[in-house]
Amino acid sequence: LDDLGRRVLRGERTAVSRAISSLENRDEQSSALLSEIYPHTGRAFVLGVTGPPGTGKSSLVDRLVSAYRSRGRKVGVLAVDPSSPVSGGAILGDRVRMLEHALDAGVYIRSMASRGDEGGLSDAAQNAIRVLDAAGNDVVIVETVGIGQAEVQIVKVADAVLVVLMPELGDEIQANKAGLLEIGDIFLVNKSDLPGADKLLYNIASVLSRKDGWRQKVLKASAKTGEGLGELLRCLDEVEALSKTQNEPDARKLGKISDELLDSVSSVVLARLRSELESDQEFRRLVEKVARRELDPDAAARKLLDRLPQLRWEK
Ligand SMILES: Nc1nc2c(ncn2[C@@H]2O[C@H](COP(=O)(O)OP(=O)(O)OP(=O)(O)O)[C@@H](O)[C@H]2O)c(=O)[nH]1
Ligand SMILES: [Mg+2]
Repeated sequence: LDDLGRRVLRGERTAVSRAISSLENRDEQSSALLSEIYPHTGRAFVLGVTGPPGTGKSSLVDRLVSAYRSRGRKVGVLAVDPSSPVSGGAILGDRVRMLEHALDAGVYIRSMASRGDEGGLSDAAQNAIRVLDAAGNDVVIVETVGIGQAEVQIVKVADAVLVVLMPELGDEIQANKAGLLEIGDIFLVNKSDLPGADKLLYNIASVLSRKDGWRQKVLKASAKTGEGLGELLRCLDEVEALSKTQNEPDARKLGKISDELLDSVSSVVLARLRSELESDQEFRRLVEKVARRELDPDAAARKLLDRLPQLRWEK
């Protein structure tokens, strides 16, 4: 059991696969496993890649993997498959090139089915990111299709969010509708080899603002021709560097962990308890403990439930 955790920490591929499955299925060893690996997470740069169906997310991820690998960085890729009718369920844009990456020991690729269950989806993905992080990947890329709240929520766990758009999708309203404008750190107009890229770039740029002290950026590129990818990488390096300068957990990070714990708890207790918890001192203390990696989120959630005398924790 704790052997699996140790093997994950050594970066063994088969252990990584088994650990992700264990946490996905919430089997009997999953809680102990999460407790073991959690203190070793928080080192990877977690990049969320989202956007409407077919904009070229997978093609870009493929390019990014190559770029990071050429710098000798270990990369984990998590593709959350919403069974998109657009690609007919194909998870990775260019299967041939991804296959090439799959043979590279420095790349780990995993796809994960969306269960149509919001909590389940983000939970499983979040834990898979943690496994990939603990296994020593320098960069973890999570691809989701930004069509609804469930998909968009996943990128909340990311250090940075890259929103991929393309010409011919209409204007910035497209991004706005799905709530993509608020979550993006970088907006990429992909398929710049097609007409209309500059117009979309301009439209997006005109509605962007400041987010957590970072000026949202908009760029254009082509995953097909490679145009603009250098600039995209420079921009990604910048957000990564920014995220790494924050040693002490900032308000955003604490907020994320706070959300996660609340979600775990509220699946068990009544929704009205939410407001009570938010003003609870002990709750704040636990959030900080998790942030300091003294405790994993599951264990913290159980501690919270123990404080509710009328309820009994049942796994
Ligand atoms: N012309 C052009 N086509 C591109 C470019 N990038 C991707 N494509 C094509 O767009 C289609 C969709 O690419 P994917 O990478 O699968 O897009 P995706 O966003 O991952 O798609 P889903 O995961 O299904 O939402 C494929 O046919 C790609 O070959 C580009 O820069 N220019
Ligand atoms: Mg894709």
